[in-house]
Amino acid sequence: MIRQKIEEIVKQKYNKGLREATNEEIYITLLEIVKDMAEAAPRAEGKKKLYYISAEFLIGKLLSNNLINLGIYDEVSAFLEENGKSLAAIEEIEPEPSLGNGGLGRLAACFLDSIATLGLAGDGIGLNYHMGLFKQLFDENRQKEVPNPWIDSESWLTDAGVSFEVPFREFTLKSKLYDIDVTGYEGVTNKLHLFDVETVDDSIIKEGISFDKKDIAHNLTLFLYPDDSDKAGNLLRIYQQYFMVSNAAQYILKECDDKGISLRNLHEHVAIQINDTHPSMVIPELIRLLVQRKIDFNEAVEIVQKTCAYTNHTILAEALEKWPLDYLEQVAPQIVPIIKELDLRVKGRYQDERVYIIDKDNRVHMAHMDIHYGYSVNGVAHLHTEILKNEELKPFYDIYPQKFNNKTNGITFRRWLLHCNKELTAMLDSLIGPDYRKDAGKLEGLLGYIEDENVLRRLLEMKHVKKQELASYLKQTQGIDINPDSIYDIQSKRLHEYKRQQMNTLYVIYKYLEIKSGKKPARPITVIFGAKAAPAYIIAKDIIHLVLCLQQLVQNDPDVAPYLNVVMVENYNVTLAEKMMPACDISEQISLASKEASGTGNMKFMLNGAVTLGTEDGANVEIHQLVGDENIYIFGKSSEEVIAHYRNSDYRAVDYYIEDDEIRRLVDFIISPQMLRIGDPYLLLELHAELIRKDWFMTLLDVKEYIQKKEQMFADYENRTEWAKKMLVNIAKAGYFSSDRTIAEYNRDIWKL
Ligand code: CRA
Repeated sequence: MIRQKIEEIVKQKYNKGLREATNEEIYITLLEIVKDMAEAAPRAEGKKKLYYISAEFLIGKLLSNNLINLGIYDEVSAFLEENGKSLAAIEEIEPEPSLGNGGLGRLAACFLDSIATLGLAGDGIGLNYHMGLFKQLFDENRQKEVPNPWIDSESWLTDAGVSFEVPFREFTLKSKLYDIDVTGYEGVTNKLHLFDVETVDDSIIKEGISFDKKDIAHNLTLFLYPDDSDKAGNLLRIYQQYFMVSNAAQYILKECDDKGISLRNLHEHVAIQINDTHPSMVIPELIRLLVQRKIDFNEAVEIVQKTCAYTNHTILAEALEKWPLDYLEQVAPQIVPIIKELDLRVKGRYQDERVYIIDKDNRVHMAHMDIHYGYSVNGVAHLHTEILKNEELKPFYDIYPQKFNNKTNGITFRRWLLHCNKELTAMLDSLIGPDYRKDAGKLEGLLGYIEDENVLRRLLEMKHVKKQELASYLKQTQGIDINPDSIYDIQSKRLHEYKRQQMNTLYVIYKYLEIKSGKKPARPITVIFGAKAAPAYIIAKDIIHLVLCLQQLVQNDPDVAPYLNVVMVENYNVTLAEKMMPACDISEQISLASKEASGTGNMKFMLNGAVTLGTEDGANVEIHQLVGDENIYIFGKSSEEVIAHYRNSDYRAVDYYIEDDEIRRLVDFIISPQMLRIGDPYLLLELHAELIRKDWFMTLLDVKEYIQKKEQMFADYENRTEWAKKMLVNIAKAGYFSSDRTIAEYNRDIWKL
């Protein structure tokens, strides 16, 4: 049936047979078919509906995911092959919607998949950025940013025919809603609602990704998270956020009206999840709209409080939004009196200024508003939630212990196993049957094969195939050479000092010097990085510069190149992640303990049979508990020790530098003559000084133990059977990290749909 359909549409649209059609034409054909099928799939039923509001939905390419979820992937792929076409090549045509920065946005996308898979009524609400996260180019060993458009004339968006007026201080903007169907795995179809303004104009983009930040009518949804290092950038962000939540609130109320729901009972029919603080203004906005509809202010507050729940994703101060009251006044003055009133009520009840919404500098703490005026606060991994309760948000936990709960993050296995690793999927199907696809806990069945040499051998073969695939993909797309017979050691995630890519580079320097002195590793090692740095984050860009300089140094040194390779892939995104996760041997999860709220890359690598090298941070702690000491490599100071260092302000990087010859040797290599010849001396000196004088994220605290553990890992890798057992345990225990489990818990404890 599907075969016929493909042929029909190609014929009708292009007057061609399938064999004659181009990949582009076939892509558009499949897009149309998938959209029709998604539209025809069943809708979720139930009295209550979830609205997941998020500034980011890092959905990635959708074609394969949809084909899998609709159950037609294999048939389409086979049919195309019979006609001399390759689905993989057609996938390459699709532009990636990079509507997110990293973990938070990708999590939102995984959640939508799981909500629909579990048959729950839940839609996403966000913004239709015309340009996703910038495209990263490397030029003279530096990151350059260029715009990353993703909306072609044929895309996943459909015009929903819905529009609202959003009042700002200076003008009113009319919104236009686009929807993307979200079809679960053998599940229902929900929607991702992306609001836009019709006046947005790409032509205001100047060189790189710069544009007039004050031209709101033309730029509001032009870019995902514009640079917010200056006032205009901050104001634009507030414009975006208010536009998003006002549309969200109006949309939710409209759906309630359509269903004849009395707004007094809103919480019985609606749950709103506030994904980090970016959508927090939905609280005053919803109160405003309820009051406009003649609901008494007190009651409106109560209704909203029973409807909204908040997820915290970070304890990093710079990511906890605190908007100056006068900025809010400039953008959306109508919600300011509401925020002030909410704050007055808090101040009337509590003496502790740490829980105020508006602080003495007149800044509005968005998270504080969420906690007081929502019914649930959750962290995203066990350790993170404990830190929220006992440190960061302790004064709030003391007031509202019942609101706090943990929801350890998860990933959708449809994308991060079924789609990205067909070889492992087939192997699992044949060994334990297909039930794990919907019930991830069943992966534990694999443990029964831990002594089966045949299975262990197949696992190693699977890994080798994926390593070869990554090698040829990188060769084809980026001209990069990597050796599939080397160990792939991968760190891929946003570039941030707390994630400590710089510590990994110190290992590279260590290994380089070892090899130079004649100590060759048992097997070649390839250290792979994938990371974008925020355009205004100078030190992060310096670290990219360092990695790229090391890459050049190592690759051009004939003494070293046969044994060590360093590679930073250009433009790391979801599409590349799908190729890198399955190819990885060693998964680098080396954040400073307490700083990585959860991490989700760690879960993707594990599920695909990589072994983790990590600190006791975020979800690593839970991975450790699940797989046991034998199957993970843990190092570094604990979160308690780290938190104590911060509390006592007693970490001094310079002491480590002065007192430890080995550390000094590695750090000084950054400004060695050979490095200064390759790189920009100014940038390398800047980074060198930063590491010694500041090192906010304590690289030098853990670097020696890190090097030791990594060496141990490379040694253990040589016992291939024992290593394969570690892989097997990691895969078998990854079931806990299915986002289906996470979503079932959100629903059980928070949404109650
Ligand atoms: N950067 C955390 O740092 C976490 C994701 C998703 C982050 C990650 O450890 O896995 O959220 N936090 O929960 C964040 O974006 C604003 O805070 C992230 O993606």
